Amino acid sequence: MLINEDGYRLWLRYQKINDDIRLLQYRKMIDGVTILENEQTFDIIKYELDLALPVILDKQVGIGRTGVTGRGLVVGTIDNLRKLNLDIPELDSREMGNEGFLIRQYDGDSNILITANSNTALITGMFHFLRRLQTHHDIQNIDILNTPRIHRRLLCHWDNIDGSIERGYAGRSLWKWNELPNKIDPRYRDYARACASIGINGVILNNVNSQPEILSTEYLLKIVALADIFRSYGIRIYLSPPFNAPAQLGSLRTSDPRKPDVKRWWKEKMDEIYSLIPDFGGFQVKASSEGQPGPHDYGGNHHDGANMLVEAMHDHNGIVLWRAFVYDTTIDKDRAKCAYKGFVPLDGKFDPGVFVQVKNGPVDFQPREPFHPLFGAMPKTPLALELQITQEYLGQAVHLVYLAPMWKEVLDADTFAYGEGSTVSRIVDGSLYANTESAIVGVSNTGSDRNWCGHHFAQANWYAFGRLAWDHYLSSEDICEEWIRMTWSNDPDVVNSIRKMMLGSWEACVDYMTPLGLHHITQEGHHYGPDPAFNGASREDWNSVYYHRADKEGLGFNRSSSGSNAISQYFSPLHKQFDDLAICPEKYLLWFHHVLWDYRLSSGRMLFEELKHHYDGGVEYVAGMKKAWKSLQGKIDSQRFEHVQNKLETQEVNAKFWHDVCMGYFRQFAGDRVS
Ligand code: GCW
Repeated sequence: MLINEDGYRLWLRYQKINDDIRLLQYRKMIDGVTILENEQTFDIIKYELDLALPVILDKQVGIGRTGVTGRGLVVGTIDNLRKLNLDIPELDSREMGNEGFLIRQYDGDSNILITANSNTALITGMFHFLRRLQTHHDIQNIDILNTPRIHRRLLCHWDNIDGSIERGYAGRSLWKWNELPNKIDPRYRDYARACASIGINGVILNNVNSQPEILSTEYLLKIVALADIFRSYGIRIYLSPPFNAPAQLGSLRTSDPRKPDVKRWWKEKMDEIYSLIPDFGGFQVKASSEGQPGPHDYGGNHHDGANMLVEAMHDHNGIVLWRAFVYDTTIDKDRAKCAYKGFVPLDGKFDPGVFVQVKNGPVDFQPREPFHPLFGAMPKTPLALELQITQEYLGQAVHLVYLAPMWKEVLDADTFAYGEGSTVSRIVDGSLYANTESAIVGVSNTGSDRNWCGHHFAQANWYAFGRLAWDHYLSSEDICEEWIRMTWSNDPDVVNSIRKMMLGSWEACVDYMTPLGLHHITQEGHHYGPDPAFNGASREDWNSVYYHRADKEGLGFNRSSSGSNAISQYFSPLHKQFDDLAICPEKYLLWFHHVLWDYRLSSGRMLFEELKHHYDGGVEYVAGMKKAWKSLQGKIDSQRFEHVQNKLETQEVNAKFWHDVCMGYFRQFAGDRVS
């Protein structure tokens, strides 16, 4: 009988090793632990190892500061090691930089060393080592030098100060503003542990649709309490301010970024923030977008706003993440083209310290989008990639959808900006332009639900975001397997079944929601179910019919050169490929083309039949996941088993509903071309 679990421990759910050979090896090699560290890091490392090792090894393990004796694990910074004459090569130390770590066997086969240049990197290294144990890796001759590819790896919370979460599906906000700063919820530390374990080093606390109070002294003092906890885990705080804070919170008559008193107000606010939180990371700003205030309200442009803010932080090295999610359709009637047209002319006008933050696709976190054409089009501006972990358009906390394959599709996409190999990931990590700073932001899916994310499997997306932010060359398969082993079990049956379920789950979701490049046909407002007929929004580009354009002739948005010409925003050879119906990848067909109903796809099927094939396939896949899950009964504790089973049942009903609504709706247009 397996003990019931509620999912609170996430992937830090330390378990006894049930593989005898591994257990023997681990026990032999980890006889005790010596932590050579200062107070704060010592406590954190000891806390985690105390939690993990006695359970994993199923024996008492001495963990302390005492000298290096016997066989065991030694954890200490390079500086500490030097004092003990346990020197490691200068080259390794340099290569590790500030955030990397080294795990290496030394002194014959008797000791393992975890080392790093900084205290917080040591914590990352320790979590990595624990991951190796949790996933039953061989640690004999272990030699891992690991560094992150992207500097700022941030989780962004769309949390409002009233405790609600925009697009949050897992309860209320984790930040209890009414209790802070006096009462500290133990969950803050567990959140920080989870983030640190996957290398996240920054947290944007509040919603991009922001309220000015977040910058008030009262709230800053509350934030200090969070910053103190997060700092010890290597996590810095960022905020999303409203652009009109000087008028809203201060008593200025304007928030015009070019006015000296506005500049002064921000400068003073930044000085206040940094006096309280010396390692404050910076601001993320949604401006002149979806009704939010911005420089355009005062006749300015994005760079006027962003540069003014970064200037106010100049003395403190803070950054500004200026969002490109701006779609003023007076710029272009095709919403997908607006951000590019608005931002490309500003390339070169942003000051150092400003990132333009770009969503993965040009519309809005749809189940699948081609990559955003801004990637590669602003070589003089560092671009941060924004991904959505919370499943706004992908079944929220009900559908099991593993998102790493979607993110990999974007990261690996070749923009051809500088010829072949100019991938989105190389633009984001800065290696294509030799940028010195890089950033990636994931819109969080956490909340106050006991299991953090609403769905046990949604935890995998939080996990995968962190792992890919650390190293976007990791494969979704490997990340998936790590997560399963730590979260569910190392039993090969469990690992294989769940792996299979997860790896196809995103493509299946695309199939039963928006196959072949369809997009934005969800119900208005909450974006959960299908509503392809929707045509009643206050803006044309918030209607489903704006996006799918179904008519008697065909289906899809003509963004080719005979239509909105959005394809022109992509580099050669992509724009030709996207422009030409015959060679456009079928996954983006209806994104770029209005395709005739009697058009035959590569399968030989006509459009409607092909759509049906995808919708049917999506539904079948969910039925398959349900079956696969059922086969694991008895191998998963019943509490988590039933929770997931219920969700899968609803997902199946939902997938059928998507199928029926969309097929029924498109059938009216396809007419007699439907068999
Ligand atoms: O995805 C859309 C959401 C909005 C969100 C907006 C944005 C925070 O529907 O809820 O607002 O994008 O990214 O700013």
